[in-house]
Amino acid sequence: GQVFRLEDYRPSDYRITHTDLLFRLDPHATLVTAKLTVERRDGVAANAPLVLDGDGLVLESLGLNGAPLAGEGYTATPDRLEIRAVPAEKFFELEIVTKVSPVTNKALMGLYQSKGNYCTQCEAEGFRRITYYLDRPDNLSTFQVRIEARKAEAPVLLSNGNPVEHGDLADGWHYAVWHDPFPKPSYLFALVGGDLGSIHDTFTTASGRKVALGIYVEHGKEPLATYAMDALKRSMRWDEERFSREYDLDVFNIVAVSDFNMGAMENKGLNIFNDKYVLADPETATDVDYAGIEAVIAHEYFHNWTGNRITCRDWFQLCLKEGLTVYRDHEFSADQRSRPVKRIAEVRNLRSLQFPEDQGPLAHPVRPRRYKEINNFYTSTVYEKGSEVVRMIHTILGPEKFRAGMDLYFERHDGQAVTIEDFLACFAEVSGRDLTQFALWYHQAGTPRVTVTTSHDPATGDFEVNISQTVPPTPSEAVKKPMHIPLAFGLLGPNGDEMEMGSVEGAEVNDGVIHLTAASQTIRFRGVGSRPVLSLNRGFSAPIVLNQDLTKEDRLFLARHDSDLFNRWEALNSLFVEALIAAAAREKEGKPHDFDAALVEAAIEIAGNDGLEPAYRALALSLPSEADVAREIGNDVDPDAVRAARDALRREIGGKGRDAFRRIYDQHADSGPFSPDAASAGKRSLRNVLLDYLAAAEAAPELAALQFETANNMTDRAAALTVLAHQFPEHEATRKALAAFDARYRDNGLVMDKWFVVQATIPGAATLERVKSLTAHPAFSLMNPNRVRSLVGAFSSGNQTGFHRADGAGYQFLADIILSLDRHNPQVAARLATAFRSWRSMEEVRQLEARKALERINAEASLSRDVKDIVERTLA
Ligand code: HT7
Ligand code: ZN
Repeated sequence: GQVFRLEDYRPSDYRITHTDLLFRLDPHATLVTAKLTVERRDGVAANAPLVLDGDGLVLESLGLNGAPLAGEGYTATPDRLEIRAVPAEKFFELEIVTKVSPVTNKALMGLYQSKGNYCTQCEAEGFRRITYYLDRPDNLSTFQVRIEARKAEAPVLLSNGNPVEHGDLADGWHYAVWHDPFPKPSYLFALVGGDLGSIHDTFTTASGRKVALGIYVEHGKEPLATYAMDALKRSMRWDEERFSREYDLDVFNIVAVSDFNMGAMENKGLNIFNDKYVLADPETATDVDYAGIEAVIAHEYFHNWTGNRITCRDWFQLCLKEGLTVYRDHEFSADQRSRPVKRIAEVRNLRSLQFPEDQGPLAHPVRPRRYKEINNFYTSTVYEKGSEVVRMIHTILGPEKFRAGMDLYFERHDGQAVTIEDFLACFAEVSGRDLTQFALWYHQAGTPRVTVTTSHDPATGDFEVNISQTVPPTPSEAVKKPMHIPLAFGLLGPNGDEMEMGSVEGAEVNDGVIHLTAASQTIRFRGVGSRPVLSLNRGFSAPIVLNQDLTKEDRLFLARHDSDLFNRWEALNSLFVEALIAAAAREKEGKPHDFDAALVEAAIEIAGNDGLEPAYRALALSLPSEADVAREIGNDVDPDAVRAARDALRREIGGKGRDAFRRIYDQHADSGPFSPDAASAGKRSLRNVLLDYLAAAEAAPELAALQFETANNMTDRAAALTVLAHQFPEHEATRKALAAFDARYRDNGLVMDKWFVVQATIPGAATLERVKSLTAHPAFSLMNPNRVRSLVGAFSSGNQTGFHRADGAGYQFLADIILSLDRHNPQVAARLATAFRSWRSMEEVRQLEARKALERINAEASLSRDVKDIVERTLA
């Protein structure tokens, strides 16, 4: 297949400066008339052909400057339109009529139907499934869009920009015209036509302009959109306050659809959302759902400046908009909720998704240099590591210089399609710092490993810290250079207080940050009276794997005393990981467990520590997942041993903490009406973590069953169901609860997703048969990406013992699903295939089985480019 390379980037010979579109909506035969104002760039030969992108298009007619174009003047295939008869003038107008079939479009890219409503998805290369175009992000065009539809079928007609006019037509048809004055790339185009309910509100910008806000949902679901509307208004205010970014159009609309490949899409003035990230009420949504809605609404809204007003020159620059916008949505959520809790959740997520990607066959730089299929690069590395890189710029420059760099970026590049170099140049300029070495974070793949040893000389008061770094080899990058790693730190004295330090040598150290820039550095702190405990990489200031010579006692000390709440959590978490690795090894050898009493005691102590917010305590008590432990073990992993070790530690802590946990569980019971705010959610999360321990300690489902039956909200109901299903899968109480849930929510796909996830993630070999039979459940459909992710995705990426069954049956099941899904939705099929990415870290028998399944997929003759790309890289 074709490989796209960063170094091959060339500006196009022509630009489309204005795009006039007419849609006549029909399920099977929508006619699209595109009138394109085309400009030849200066210096381009008058006879240079104009080549436009297409993807499976049917051309109906073609005109140039108002006259039909003769056949010899062009060549049209479904995937390409080449116009050779280009006029001599600098500007000309091209008219293209294409015919598309929304109802049969199951790839959910381009124009398609979801529950009978027309909608579009154009990022990254979906616009070329609608009409022939310069479908590349550096072509910025204004758009005028006229939509015509049968009024009964689609009373609501929306597109980007501001509404211009609407009215009735003959034969029960009607129309609406939209104009978007902000030049944009085609990937930000959107259209919606359907029979939808809506809620409306207004937002007055800082400069006093009134913006009409609308959220469109399935009829009857309007009340479920009020939280999303509130989150939208909070996002708009936050971006004004934090970054002085105002909204720029008269309207901002959001449409929720049920069939959607990803989370949401930031189309200019018309965001289209997976309904999972819009709809919520206490009866159907968990606290995690509410937080997800808030984050995704903010993320898409923030793209208006970081992505839309300033966009990417080419798709290699994807992190320019995604990494930066994730950073912005993380900061927003941290401000709206609890900063340390948010940071811990981010790091857990980074470690469980991005670290394995960076350490496996699919590793790639935050800014990749080559791709075969761009859809496969909407990755955790581009998004989450991309965000961490922006966070490090903030750490290195400090808040004022960071803000000045952002201001310069917005001012200098508004209305442009730019690169990571352009972005970094703004920060270098305002700070006077050379960011050349720092830029390696964008260019070098792999998670840096940092090793730290310390020594203290009481006679001289010198505290020496030796820090070395290596970046492991990744596909097609064997040799790496040392990175600029900003390590936030503090020295803790014997009483737990922050120690004063005298002079420092051996590295740039300022504002509580050590700047590691060489492969190895020795830093000497002078005037340190007694041996300190070094709290390093505070707040997870750099996305690295840190190996530090801390004793168990040091870690327990940090877990109790560190003023940095992230590192307090980190210290306890690292002790859990260590204990689980040791326990898994003993398990394999058939030895009994011998968990450290001090560790168990520390966990119990945290549960009852009223000085810490409940959400934080809940995170501290959440044991590392089986996948976390497997990743730390690294190779020759036996998932059954890991699971047994984790179960044993849970039993041990639950058993020892039983009375205290029960008391705290009762104390934190919800009183009064449900509220999704962070404090209330935190209490629920603490209770639900404790419920898991209590059930393990009691080896009985009664408390969970009682909570399931009496819960007045989905958070508590789903948590209880999870405890029942995961700890007592065969128990009558579980069977009853699962059946009750099914009976109550069978018609609500989004809620049934939770039911699928709970069952798909039941540990153990038997779950595969359960998952297989659930594919026949009436609520399941291979056509709906949310259902596929909830059942098959959760099983393959969230069930270590089920998916990695030693007999390979889990792998073969996933291969069957991928092959079947690939026929209609390659994008989602390719994403499922990434579950194989850590196959080489398994023990030998499982490796052989995984290879067999991957090779079977790869042998399929009609495999999509999407799946082929993932499978080939995974096998390489
Ligand atoms: N920019 C969007 C990414 C995206 C996408 C969304 C829906 C369907 C297919 C898609 N391909 C790429 C979402 C975002 O990051 O905000
Ligand atoms: Zn995004």
